Amino acid sequence: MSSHSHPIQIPKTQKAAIVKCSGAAVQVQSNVPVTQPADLKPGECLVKLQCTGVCHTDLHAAMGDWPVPSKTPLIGGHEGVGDVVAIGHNTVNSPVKLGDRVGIKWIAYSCLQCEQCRNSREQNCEHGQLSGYTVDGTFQQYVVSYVNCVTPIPDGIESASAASLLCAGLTVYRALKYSETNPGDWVVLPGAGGGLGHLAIQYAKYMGRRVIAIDGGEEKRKLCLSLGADHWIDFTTCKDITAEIKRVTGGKGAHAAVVTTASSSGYSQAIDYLRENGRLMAVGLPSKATLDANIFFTVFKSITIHGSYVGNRQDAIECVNIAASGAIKVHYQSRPMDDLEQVYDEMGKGKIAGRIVLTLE
Ligand code: 8ID
Ligand code: ZN
Repeated sequence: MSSHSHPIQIPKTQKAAIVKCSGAAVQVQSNVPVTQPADLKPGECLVKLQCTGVCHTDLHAAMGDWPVPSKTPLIGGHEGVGDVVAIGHNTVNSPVKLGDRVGIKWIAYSCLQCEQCRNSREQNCEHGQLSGYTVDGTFQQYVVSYVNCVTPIPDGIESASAASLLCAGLTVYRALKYSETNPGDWVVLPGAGGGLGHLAIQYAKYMGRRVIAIDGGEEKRKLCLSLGADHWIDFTTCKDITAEIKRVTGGKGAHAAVVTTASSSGYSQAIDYLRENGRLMAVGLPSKATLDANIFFTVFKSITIHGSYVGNRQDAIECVNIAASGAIKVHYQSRPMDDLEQVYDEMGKGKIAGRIVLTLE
């Protein structure tokens, strides 16, 4: 379809939150150019965003925490929901059309042809682009994305609820899917009160797992238990987390852990509290940390350590459809884009229960 046939007026400038260089404060500017429909390449689309979640990854990116550098200046954000308002000329076989509501996830683009893509591991594409990291993301009103990689958002879910599914929901859904656990098995969730964790509780319960939620403070305790966690452990007060998990699981330990803490401390006892053949699903991405696993017990207990990185298009569709069925309640607070700097401050201090979603309209 040609963007010329479409009546929507695309403004020349927009509001966006920009980080000039790693470690610099984020600045909201109102005169940022919008890519015009005529300038879209084949396969690209322009999405007018309604809202975007704020992931801890965006804070890592702004701080320059990770060994893989981001582009600068950077418009972060990778949990966006909005409408397709233009599609690049000469785009063929687009799975989305003008007016469709779509989501922008961390994997902005994957080639779908390389070895990893052919094996459906689009997250590890040789030619991949990352929203809000290697290409500008969703902390702006109009984002350029790729028709083959945006996620269709079904009716029956509000945009502000759908937003956080595109990274947080997708990531924990896939981690649980590959955790090789069965219904009734015990899953430990360090970081359970955060953006990823609070959705992990719900996807795990949806899959029939029993959940031990670990995080800190009264607000997160209440949230985790209200979302269905079977047991709560406060890491700020519990003296022996391993002993507590052993006690709750009848002395045997948990079948899996999905660690979504942004600090390495959430990983430290996992090898001890997992039972034989347990799986450590490594999700949280603390800066410059190593995983200190006791080799003897990793081998002796046949433990698997599995790095789990977002998910592919199919994982995204499954995760969104489960939520649209009513099974998942995203716990979020809406804020204006201008609050982003303050949101980062609260996030760095571990003060946010659930997610913050920025309103972009
Ligand atoms: O694909 C991936 N693997 C992926 C995708 C998306 C995000 C990885 N991440 C990474 C982020 O980059 C970040 O490092 O997952 C981590 C968590 O992201 P988030 O859920 O967006 O962060 P949050 O909302 O701040 O939640 C983190 C929670 O961990 C708790 C905090 O209190 C907070 O609620 N926490 C911490 I920090 N240390 C803890 C500990 N020792 C802990 N909870 C239990 N035990
Ligand atoms: Zn994210």
